[in-house]
Amino acid sequence: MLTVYSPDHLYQNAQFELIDGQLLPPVDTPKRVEAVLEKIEAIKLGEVLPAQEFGLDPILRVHEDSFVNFLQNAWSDWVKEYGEKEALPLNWPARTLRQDKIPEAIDGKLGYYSFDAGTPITAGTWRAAKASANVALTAQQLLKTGEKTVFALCRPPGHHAAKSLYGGYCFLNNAAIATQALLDAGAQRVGILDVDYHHGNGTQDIFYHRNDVLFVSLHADPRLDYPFYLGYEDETGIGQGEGFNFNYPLPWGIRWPEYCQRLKQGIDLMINYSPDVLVVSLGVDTYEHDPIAKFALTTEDYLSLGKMLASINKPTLWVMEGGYAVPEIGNHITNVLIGFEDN
Ligand code: OKP
Ligand code: ZN
Repeated sequence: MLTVYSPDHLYQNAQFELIDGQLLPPVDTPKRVEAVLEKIEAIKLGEVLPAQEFGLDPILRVHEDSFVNFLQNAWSDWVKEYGEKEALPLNWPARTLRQDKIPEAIDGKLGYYSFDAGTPITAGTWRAAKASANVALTAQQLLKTGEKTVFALCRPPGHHAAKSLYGGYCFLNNAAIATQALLDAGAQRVGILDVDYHHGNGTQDIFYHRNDVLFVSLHADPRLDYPFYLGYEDETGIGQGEGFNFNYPLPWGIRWPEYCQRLKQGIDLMINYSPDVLVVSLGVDTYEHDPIAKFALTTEDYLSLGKMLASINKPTLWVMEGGYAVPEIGNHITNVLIGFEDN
């Protein structure tokens, strides 16, 4: 299987992250992707190709101009005010406050365009986010030229980013940008299966009103875990999009036998939909020892997961999302991809 990689992810390298009441070294560390790359090379999974440059157009097909503009300027605006420290929001337009005014001040903008304070913007954030989108777009293009399956080794991740909202370590929605590019190139239907531990609120929101994308997500119950305010079972799409969104909220501690049953239901929906292309938002933070998540899949289970997704039997684009157990992340990602290819 081909992999697409860009070293520019190294530019998202914050000193600290606000998490669980503390400023700690970031959970989304550059080591995650370097560890996956090393494993891919060690087992000779296949060629590793560099990302091509696609410019802003495919990004603007998914994200609002003003949001992209904000991301490009956020760091320099912040530095003028506060110096070279991680840019973090401190205020949000929550209930009863106005959401129709975009403040001029950088503090106000950060709150307007974000939904958490755990996603630091640094000097290199825009460069890294753009490269990550280019990784997904390059992989998407390889599929169009006949590859059966390609792995986009994206970082920062993307599935929490909505049209004009960042959070959850995500700035641009790589899976959504690649999906839109596939549709723009003539695909009629794209299926997105999100197996990251966290709900893909951004991806859901981007396609919620649309009937050309089926979104299926398995994730921790939002009553218990991040992102908390989306990902319930009763979110089924709106307008023309009604019936094109499926959420499977799952309990903490879930193990493979029960997870597998729910995954099978999601896979059956996907088989029934019969997409031209399957996009998988691949997070391996469902691992039993993940430092920020509470499911209980084992290293072996990822082979089975990959094998199960092969039963959908469609051209498949893998887009890397979460997974924070750095020593094991390479095993888990490659187990999924090997399980898929050796089915
Ligand atoms: C990004 B992705 C832990 C709080 C962590 C942020 C999670 C972002 C996950 N108590 N909150 O979906 O892997
Ligand atoms: Zn996650």
